[in-house]
Amino acid sequence: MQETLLQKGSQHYIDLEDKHGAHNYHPLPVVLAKGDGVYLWDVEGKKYYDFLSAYSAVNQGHCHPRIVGKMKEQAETLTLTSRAFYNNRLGVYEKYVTEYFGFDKVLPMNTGAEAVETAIKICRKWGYEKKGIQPNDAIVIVCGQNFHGRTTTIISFSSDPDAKGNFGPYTPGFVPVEYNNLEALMEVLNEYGDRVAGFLVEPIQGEAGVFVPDADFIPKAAALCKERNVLFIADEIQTGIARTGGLLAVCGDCSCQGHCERQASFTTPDILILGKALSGGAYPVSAVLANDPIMGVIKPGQHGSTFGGNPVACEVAIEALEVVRDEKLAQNSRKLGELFRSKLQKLADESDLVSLVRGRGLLNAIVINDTPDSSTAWDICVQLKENGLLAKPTHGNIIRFAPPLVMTEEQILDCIRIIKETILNFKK
Ligand code: IF1
Repeated sequence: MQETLLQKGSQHYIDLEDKHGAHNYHPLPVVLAKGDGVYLWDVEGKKYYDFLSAYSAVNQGHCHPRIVGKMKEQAETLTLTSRAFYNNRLGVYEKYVTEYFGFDKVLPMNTGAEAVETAIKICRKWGYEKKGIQPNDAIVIVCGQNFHGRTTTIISFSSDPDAKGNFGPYTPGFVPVEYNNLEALMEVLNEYGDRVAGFLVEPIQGEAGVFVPDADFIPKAAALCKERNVLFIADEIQTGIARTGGLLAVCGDCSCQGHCERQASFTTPDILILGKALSGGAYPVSAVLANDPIMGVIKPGQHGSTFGGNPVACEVAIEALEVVRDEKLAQNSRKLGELFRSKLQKLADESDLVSLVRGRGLLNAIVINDTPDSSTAWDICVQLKENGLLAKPTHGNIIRFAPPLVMTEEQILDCIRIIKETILNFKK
């Protein structure tokens, strides 16, 4: 029976998910039906500012006409060939995306976790075949409080009991170090010596609560890796594609739209992992980029995916990256991020409820002055929803704020007003 959206209220859809879907999420009680740019509408027609951007997948704004247009055009032409045959879109995309980010090769995948798994496989294989690590002896160093996805191998090196608990036995070969701690990294590199194949790191830890490391952590960690012949693997799935005020978070303090002529602030990873906004949130597209000496370890039949690099993904990703460049989203993210943090800092100074504001570009968070197991951050997000802004707590008492990067100054000032009024009028 074909039901129109308007005939059924929110509770109807919530009940359907509760009855028929796995309970692997605890969503905010809102049922969305339409998105356009920075706005979302629920089934009752209420309008919201989106301040999560599907965890930074919708950097270009909901249903961007150029991206949706390309997706429709390719979907009516050729959606999938598999890699058993060539097609006329993949090579064009591979040339475009490798030149855009400055690497020799790309291995196209679909989800972020798949791309992280792919990067781990490439790193290990490089370790055995190029660095001479003994078979099955490779170590990949990871950071505490990391989030890299939810496959069995990836959660094997998670420090989050919810993400890891009761999913064993776990994949060996990963050693954690404290994030933003160069000493600790040096110690593990010394302890494991030539067994270390790679260091996998988020340039800013998103899920952990938007932890921005010291300015020299990423560049110096990369230099340490270079010195020890260890691959520096940057997971930019959430921080990349202009989210943090540069094309990539490893761009440091530069908001250029591409490779920086000021090489000083640009740390070039050995392996770059992208996802989420690589498609503008229109389609699952992820990618692993590396230069020939590293990507060359992968030979035919050694890795792949049915949908990896499919024609629709290629067309969507090219257009999504064109939009980032044409609409100068890195510059906008940097400019509005600075405005957002300065206004929120003033709020933190006058409210006992907000203890800290942190972030870079338009990936920001506030720390609520209550225990992580309190419901305060959640209750504030429910109130924000009532006031027309959608955000969600991460790790109990931290609220992440990540609007689409197409937001205007007028819109973000309106959002700041909503956040300020909600916080200042909040009653526990
Ligand atoms: C969920 C978190 C964010 C990621 C980084 C890899 C992946 C992600 C840095 C995997 C995915 C998503 C997953 C989603 C919620 C969201 C999330 F809360 F889980 F941690 F953004 F912070 N690397 N992050 O952030 O990419 O396989 O999902 O495409 O699983 O709840 P994916």
